Amino acid sequence: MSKLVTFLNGPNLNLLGKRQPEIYGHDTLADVESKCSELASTLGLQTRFQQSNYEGQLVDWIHDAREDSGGIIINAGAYSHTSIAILDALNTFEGPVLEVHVSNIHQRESFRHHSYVTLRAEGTIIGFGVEGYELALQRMGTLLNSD
Ligand code: CA2
Repeated sequence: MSKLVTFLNGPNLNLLGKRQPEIYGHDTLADVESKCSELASTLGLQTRFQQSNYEGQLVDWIHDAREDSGGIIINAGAYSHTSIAILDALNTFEGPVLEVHVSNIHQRESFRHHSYVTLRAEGTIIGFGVEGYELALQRMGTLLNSD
């Protein structure tokens, strides 16, 4: 079982820490990446961080993860609520998939309440801010290290 964890972030998440800090906090995606790589090393895991504003690119990266990754941690951003293509791609991945949302999507507009990714994910972490990525990684460690 590969110990590589692919982190996928969808549209607009490159703006984390740069806009709307009242919703998404002050940490940038680069901050999240460095905290998660540090945590990963204590868990015996490797990480790969990828962010795209394009749906097809995210689908291609899920296909890449099929070749080399033990698990996927994904915040598909707004595509979570719309993308059957991302769900279909995740359904071809054999390892665990964990979903993260920085904000509490259930306290927001009703169109954010449903996520297609949730249909595939082993678990979802919602509304814990960017700390959710580390919580998901901790859980991924449990899942990948129990084999
Ligand atoms: O809460 C989340 O993590 C979301 O996936 C973020 C998406 C939103 O469409 C989802 O409903 C919930 C939006 C990302 C927007 O990201 C920004 C980050 C900082 C500043 C501005 C936008």
